[in-house]
Formats: sequence, C-alpha cells, structure tokens
Amino acid sequence: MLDKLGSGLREALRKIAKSGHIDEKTVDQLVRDVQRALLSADVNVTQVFELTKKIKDRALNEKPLQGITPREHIVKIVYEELVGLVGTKVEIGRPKRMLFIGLFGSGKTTSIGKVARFFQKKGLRPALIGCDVHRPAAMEQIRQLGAQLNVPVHAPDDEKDAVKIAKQGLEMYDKKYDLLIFDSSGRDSLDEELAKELKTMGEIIEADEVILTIPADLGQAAGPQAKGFNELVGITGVLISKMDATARGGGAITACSVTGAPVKFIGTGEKPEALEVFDPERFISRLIGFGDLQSLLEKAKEIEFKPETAQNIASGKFSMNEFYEQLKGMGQMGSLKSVMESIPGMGAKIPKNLDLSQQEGKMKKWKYMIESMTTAEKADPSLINSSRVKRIAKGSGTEETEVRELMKQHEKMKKMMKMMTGQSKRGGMLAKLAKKFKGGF
Ligand SMILES: Nc1nc2c(ncn2[C@@H]2O[C@H](COP(=O)(O)OP(=O)(O)OP(=O)(O)O)[C@@H](O)[C@H]2O)c(=O)[nH]1
Ligand SMILES: [Mg+2]
Repeated sequence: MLDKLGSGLREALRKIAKSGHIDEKTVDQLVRDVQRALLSADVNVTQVFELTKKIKDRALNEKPLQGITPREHIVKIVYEELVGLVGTKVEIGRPKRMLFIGLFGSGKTTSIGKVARFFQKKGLRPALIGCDVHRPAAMEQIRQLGAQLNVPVHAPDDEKDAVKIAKQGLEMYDKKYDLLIFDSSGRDSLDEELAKELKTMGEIIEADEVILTIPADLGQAAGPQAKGFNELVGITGVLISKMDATARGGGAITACSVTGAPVKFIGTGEKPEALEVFDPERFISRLIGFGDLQSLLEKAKEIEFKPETAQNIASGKFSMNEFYEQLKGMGQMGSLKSVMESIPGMGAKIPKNLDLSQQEGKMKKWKYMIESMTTAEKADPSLINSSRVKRIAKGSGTEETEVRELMKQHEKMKKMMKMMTGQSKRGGMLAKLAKKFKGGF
C-alpha cells in the first residue's frame, strides 16, 4: 500500500539521519524530497507546498526539546505535519444503522462485507439489507457476502423499490440485530435523482453513519466527489477503497480530509479482512517506517498469534512450530508481510521478493507435512535428511519435492528472522516487541 510514497518519505528522512549536522541546506533538501514523494502520490500541489513550508519553518525555528537530537526533532516535525495533512482521527463507535453510498463500482458492496466483519469481530451482530435495485446480480452478490460471513441478508430479487426494501429490512432485523448495514445503487455520476434517492433512504433508515465509498485511484479527484456527496446527500464519513491497487491513495485521503468529510476506513483488498480503521497517526507511522506496535498487536490478536510464538521468534528461535503458527494465520489476515510491516522499523527490511501470499494454497499440504514430523524434527528441521523427507512425504500424502520446498521456505524465513533479531543496538526490534508481548495482550 502506497509503497512509493512510503519509500520516498523514508529515503528523505534517511538522508537527514546521514547528514552530519542540520542546516538550511539539509532542510531544503528534505523539503524537496518530501514534496516529490507527496506529489507522486497525487497529493494536491497547494497542499504539498503549504505543508513543506510549515515543515521548513518549524525545522529552522523551533528548538528541539531537551533530550531530543536535532535529527529526531525534524523527523518528529515531518511526522506531525504529515499526520495533520491526512486528517484527524475519528472514533468509530457502535453504529446501529449504516448506509453505504457511492458511484458505480466504487466498492460499496464489498466494503459492506468488510465492515460487517469488522463489527462482528467487535462482538456486534450485523445484518445486511440489499437496496441496490438497479444493477442485475447486485442482490445475489450481497446474499453471497452474507453467506460468507454468516450474517442474515434481506435482498429480494423481485422488489424494485429501494425504500420498500429498506423498510422491510428494518422491520425484519432492527430489533433482533445490533447493526443493520444498507447497500444502495451506484450511478455513473452524482445527479439530482441519485442525491434525492439516497437522501430519502438515509431519512427512512435514520442512519447514524452514511458512508461514502470512493476508490483510491481517483487520487485528488476524490476531494470534489466527497464534497459533492456531502453537500447533496450528507455523509458522516468516507471509506477509501482499493488503497492496495494504486499509488494515488495519498491524494485521495488528503483531498477528502480538507473537505471536512472525515476518512473513517480504508479498504486494502478484496477480502472481508482487508479493512482498516483510518488512524492518521498509525497510517503515517507505518508509511515512514516507524512501524506501529498498536496495529501489530491488533493484527496479532486477530490471527491468534500466540504470545509464546512472538517471544520465541523474538529470542531467535524459529522452529517448524513457529513457522506453522505464522502460516496458520495467513489465510485470514492477508499476509505475514503485513504483520511484519507493522513492526517498528521493520518495513524497510522486508525483502521485496518475499511473497508469502502465494503460499496460501499450499498451506494445507504444509500442515499435513508438519504434522508428519517428529517433535525432534519440528524443533530442529536440520535433522530431516533424505530418508526422513521420504517418510514425511509418505506420511502426509505429498511429494518429496514438496517437503523440500517447505524446508526451503522455513529456512528462508528463519534467516530473515535472524537478520532482524539482535542486530539493532538496543537488543533487536523483536526483543523489544517480545517485552511488549510479555505484558500480555
Ligand atoms: N483491490 C481491491 N479491490 C476492491 C476493493 N474494494 C472493492 N474492490 C473491487 O472493486 C470491484 C467493485 O466492488 P463492488 O463492491 O461491487 O462495488 P459497488 O460500489 O458495490 O459497485 P456497484 O454495485 O456496481 O455500484 C469489485 O471487483 C471488488 O472486488 C479494495 O479495497 N481493493
Ligand atoms: Mg454494489
């Protein structure tokens, strides 16, 4: 997500770290680098220049607090200004009725699935109501989503009046479920007719959240769209979808933020788990490589990442057991890579060619293979010679080459874990993490 922007910003800050002392020239260079990075993410030019002017003024005039190096001071300024640029954090409470609106294909229906999953994890019981009466197969799509999430759906094929469906949905589910999520029809553009329809829907539903979905690839054009919907329909927040699929997401977020329509969620993929609550501090921390312990902990929780596993990894141990624990969570949460990206300072160190997402299909087989290993083999896979490979393949109904591949993958991950453990001056990032984990979740 926003790889180019992130690497541009990190590179800019790295240069500051390398320069012996900080003067106007180094600050100018930093400001230019930051500008370039932001413009490449389609952030509006005026916003970029305002921001970098503030960074420069503060960097040259503000005195660092005691105990903070000039370099840290500048990093802090850049961080704070970027956080301000992308918006302010809004609390996501426990809404009772949400309406999703947006243009054709913006990601409404998919996002409804993600948001339903999100609140499900928080212990709410959602129900879905399909009010897109225009697009063929829209009802089938939302029914499938419901089945996937195991939540009830009201989406009749034969009713062509969206308001009627909304009313039926309210009658059926409002008392029985904690959160009703209503889908709506898209259009090519926001015209009066659509505005009127959506407004009426919002009123009937008495939605406490009206969420506009905007695809990230619109870049800064997201701004006028958020403004238009806000004025004509009234929205409580924006969900920027498809952040994973474009470099222009930075522009979309910053453009919405200035319109006063807060970005509440970002969609980062097609799966129900690919959703984040938008938190400017967390977002920027991660982007500039500070990592973000909080989001790691949350993710870890979601995948039931056992504290012992984290501690074992932290202390340099990475047997098949740890490997397997990692694999188990992957299908549910996207990729291990995204967990790793959340670890402080680790983002930049992840090898580009590490692609674990492809491995999901193989996971079942890997599970069987690991189960066919003896305790000693699991603890120390180097014991596995070719006769043992044969035995494991036989025992798990797989091919020897597949067992070898599993071992190779394990070795690769182990090396990486080693590289990241115990190398930093303060005892390793993972060691630090382990301390946190010890404090419990
Ligand atoms: N990569 C990626 N694709 C997404 C994301 N959100 C939605 N999509 C895809 O975008 C396409 C359109 O999504 P829908 O949810 O059907 O959009 P919609 O707004 O309901 O569309 P209409 O009902 O036709 O107006 C689908 O192929 C989704 O899988 C996302 O965050 N990332
Ligand atoms: Mg739809």
